[in-house]
Amino acid sequence: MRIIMLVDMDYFYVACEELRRPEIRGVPAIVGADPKQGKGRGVVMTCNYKAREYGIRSAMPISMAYRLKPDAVFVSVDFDYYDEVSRKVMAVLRRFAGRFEQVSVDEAFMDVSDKVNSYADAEAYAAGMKKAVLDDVGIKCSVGIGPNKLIAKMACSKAKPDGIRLVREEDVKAFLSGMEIIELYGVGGKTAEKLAAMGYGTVDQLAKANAVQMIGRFGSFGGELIRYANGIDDSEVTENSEVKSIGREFTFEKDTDDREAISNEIGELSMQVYRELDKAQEYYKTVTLKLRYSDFTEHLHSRSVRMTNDQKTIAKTALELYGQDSEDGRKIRKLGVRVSNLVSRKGQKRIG
Ligand code: DCP
Ligand code: MG
Ligand code: MG
Repeated sequence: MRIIMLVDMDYFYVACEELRRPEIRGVPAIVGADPKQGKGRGVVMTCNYKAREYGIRSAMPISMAYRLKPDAVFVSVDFDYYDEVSRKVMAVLRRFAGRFEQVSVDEAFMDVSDKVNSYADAEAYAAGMKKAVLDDVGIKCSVGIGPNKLIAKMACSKAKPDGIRLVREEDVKAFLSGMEIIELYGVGGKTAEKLAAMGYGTVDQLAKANAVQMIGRFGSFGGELIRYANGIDDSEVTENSEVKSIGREFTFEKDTDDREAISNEIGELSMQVYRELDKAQEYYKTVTLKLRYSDFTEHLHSRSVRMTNDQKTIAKTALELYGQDSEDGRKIRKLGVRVSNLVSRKGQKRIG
């Protein structure tokens, strides 16, 4: 039996700001663009739950947030600081994981099958982990627990804020039943519209969808969606140890959704990473692609390959990961390609 957790920090960027500015605790606070008395451009990156009471949400125009709550505290973004807090959080979480996979700045999957004996155990284990993050870093998080990554992720959304939601294998069907299609992991606004036009408005309907029709419409993603609607996800929690890694990033001058331009840049970054790797005389086991969208959301995708120093595998894997991203039509601002789980070629020779 697998027991998988997804841990996600609550209102992360604002939670970070609260650490160094305790005076904003408990008052509506927003991290994002400068509102400029309601004339500002740009968006809300996130806001605390106090601000959410006024209808403010991530990715909303900052001008709208200002209209909803002009006397909220508006804080400008400081990515370096959030990365620093994120590293502390991840270090704490890692202590609790068997296998550990960070998927964005504020969330990670953990396979805890070897750490706990039962789902009941897992719940207590998650409570201990939440306490450790709060004691050591000072921020709150929510935990979803389930038999696979899909269910863990969806359970976490139901646990928010500051909660734990456990979905046992035998409760998966009941958990998904009655959900709107937009609540299903992997389904964004545009996909939901297309599915609605095909007559699939709920997860229950999608679970019984015609596979041939779905694959005809969406390719292999269509088949995946049906499996998701049935609570099926066999994907493993993949270690993306950042301890030793080589990466390169690129920011587009203008945000773009041009797949060819993006693919070319992924190829270029992969080549740069390869050169560095070759210089360092390292083998790699994991390739990670980072996509930062124009709304500043970030997706991290990792895949493990057979240990290699091969040049083509970096680009090939990164491009496949790009193909699997459910970006839902948003434009991309920044790309990153990274290889990790490095093993020294020199060391290899010594051993072999
Ligand atoms: N983020 C962003 N733009 C978005 C969504 C998120 O810049 N459209 C950033 C700010 C968030 C961080 O990523 O703090 C993590 O995103 P989450 O989706 O986990 O959202 P929060 O942690 O802010 O809130 P929640 O408590 O819902 O997880
Ligand atoms: Mg979060
Ligand atoms: Mg998150």
